[in-house]
Amino acid sequence: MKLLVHFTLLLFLYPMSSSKAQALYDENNVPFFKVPNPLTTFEGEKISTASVWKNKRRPEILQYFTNEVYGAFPAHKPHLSSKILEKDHNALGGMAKRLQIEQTFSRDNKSLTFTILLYLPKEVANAPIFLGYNFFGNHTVTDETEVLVSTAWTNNNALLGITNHTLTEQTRGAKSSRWPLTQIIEAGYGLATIYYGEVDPDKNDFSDGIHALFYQNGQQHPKENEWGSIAAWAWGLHRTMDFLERYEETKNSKVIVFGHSRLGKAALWAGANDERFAAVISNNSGCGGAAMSKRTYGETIATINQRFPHWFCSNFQKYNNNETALEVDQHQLLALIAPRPLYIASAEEDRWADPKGEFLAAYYATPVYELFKKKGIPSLEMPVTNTPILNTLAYHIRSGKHDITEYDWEQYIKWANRFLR
Ligand code: GTR
Repeated sequence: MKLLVHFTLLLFLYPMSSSKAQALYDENNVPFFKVPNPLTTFEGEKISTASVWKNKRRPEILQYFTNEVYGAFPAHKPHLSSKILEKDHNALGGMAKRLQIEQTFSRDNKSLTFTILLYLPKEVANAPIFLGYNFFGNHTVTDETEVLVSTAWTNNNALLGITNHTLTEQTRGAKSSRWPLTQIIEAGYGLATIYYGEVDPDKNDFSDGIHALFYQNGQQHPKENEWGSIAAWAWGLHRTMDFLERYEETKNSKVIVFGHSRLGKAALWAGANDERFAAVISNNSGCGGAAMSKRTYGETIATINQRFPHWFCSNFQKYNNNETALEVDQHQLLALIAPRPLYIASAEEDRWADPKGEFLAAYYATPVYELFKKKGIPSLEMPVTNTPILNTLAYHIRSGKHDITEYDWEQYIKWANRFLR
């Protein structure tokens, strides 16, 4: 009897609809929903020019995502000091320059430090730069022994042998397959990366990370409409852009902000807010990223808020199993990036991230790109696997799993060559 009561209680606390095993994977069961029109204001006014979009519709959509989804950034910038920790003009066998730049933010008696690892091709001036976070430290993206191992907290990882929430030498180069540095440099691009855990440790704890620098006296948690971790990671990307646009060797470079999965969500939010980013790439970003929430396919708002209560602002909880109440959907997040080049990528086996939902968001964002005479996704029909649509608003679905692969990078470089050179 006691057991039964406990079991019923558990069911109540973890409703079936929000558990991973019970996710909706049958297209026939996707609910009918109305796609919020990016070109009609919340008050019902139809938008037909780029200037009304920019001055009226874009700000109200941005405001909505800020208050209801990701949470507001703090109004002030803390004091920053930058220090070049290391520089090598003959990195990667002589083809690149490598820099490691420490950024320290301080406010009152608190401070936070993150380190940018930057590679630039030696022979190309003002090379466009791909900027994106890594999951397990800068030293995991390359075998180069000079790349520093972060001392920040990390999630343990059985596959990588990470224990005690500590990064070590052992994982040097462990994620290099996701970072084809030689290919990127040979194509004439730079690469900047940061360990995301240095900006905000990925755990439901708001006493650490960048949030803590902004609390008012006695505050311990962001308010309902204040930033969660995704917005904190986006903030770190903005601050990295501050550095890149000041630094002599990068100040004239175009910066393409990119990210995979949760870091793809952060890249989209960073790109939506900060128009200094010349282009944005979302790799398998899924729920709360490029995928349409109202489809409730794969990961849903309830599931994501339950597993990662710190990612979004508290207001987003209102939409758990209540997607119809949302006045926006993720295609409008994508539309905020228009007319800048935007690439949405899915993987066929990544059903949790809802590839079709990611495709549809790109499709439904297209009218906004068209307002600016830019091309997006021409039809509701999903392209065949491994057949990219390389327009200003680009999309591909590749075969395989949730990951960043050589194939993805080949397409990103081809697309960047077309739209950013
Ligand atoms: C999953 C999460 C996804 C995605 C992914 C990742 O567990 O449900 O939203 O962000 O993690 O970041 O790898």
